[in-house]
Amino acid sequence: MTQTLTIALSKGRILDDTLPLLKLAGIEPTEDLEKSRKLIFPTTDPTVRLLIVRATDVPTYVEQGAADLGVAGKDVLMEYGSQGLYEPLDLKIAICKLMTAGPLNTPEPGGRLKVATKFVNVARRYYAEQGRQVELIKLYGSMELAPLVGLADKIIDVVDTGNTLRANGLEPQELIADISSRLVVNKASMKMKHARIKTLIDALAAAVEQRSAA
Ligand code: PRT
Ligand code: MG
Repeated sequence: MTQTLTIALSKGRILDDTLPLLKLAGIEPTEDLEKSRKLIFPTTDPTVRLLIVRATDVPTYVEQGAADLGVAGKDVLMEYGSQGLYEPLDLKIAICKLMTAGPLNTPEPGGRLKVATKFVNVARRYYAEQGRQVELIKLYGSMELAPLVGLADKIIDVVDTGNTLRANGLEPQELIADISSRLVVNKASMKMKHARIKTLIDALAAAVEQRSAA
């Protein structure tokens, strides 16, 4: 019996950087994903399909088995808590840093620090390790705004060039983690479809090598 594989991806930089790796592994979508509003895509391999989901939803689809595999940023995995998933391969794409950031040349306030972020679980662990009491404010986007309007003293966000921070009078401060995107695998799929998934992991690992050598 042929085993099918479902791979969950998010549009944007993860899709852009994952498609070349999948192509090297012999898997190509049969239509242009960026131009379509569909959410399920067949590929040149009739046993492999792609699902388009929100970046933060990839771990959920994979842990629940709605997808066998997925690609997610380490930031997303750290926030989700990845003990329900296998994380067999660093794809070395969508590289950035998870950092604290605050207003330029501004000393920290004396009292309890207010930190705005969408990464509240990561933030809680980070400050707990330092024994610091902070007030966490959960946001879903545009974190850079929070310190400008007095909602928070600092933010925690992913930073690439730092241009977004600078444009808003903020500076990157403490490094929490270096981030890249990871291949994640459903635990039951890894058992039930082991040979199939192992072959794909090996092909993707070779593609990552080939790309970093180029
Ligand atoms: O956008 P959406 O709300 O749907 O979801 P998402 O933001 O989680 O997804 P997406 O596609 O934006 O990011 C997917 C993954 O790419 C993230 O989980 C990270 O692992 C990784 N990545 C790499 C980044 C960046 N670089 C990055 N620069 N994710 C977000 N950004 C943001 C950053 O927060 C800033 O606001 O892009 C903006 C520009 O960054 P600078 O520093 O270059 O100005
Ligand atoms: Mg985004």
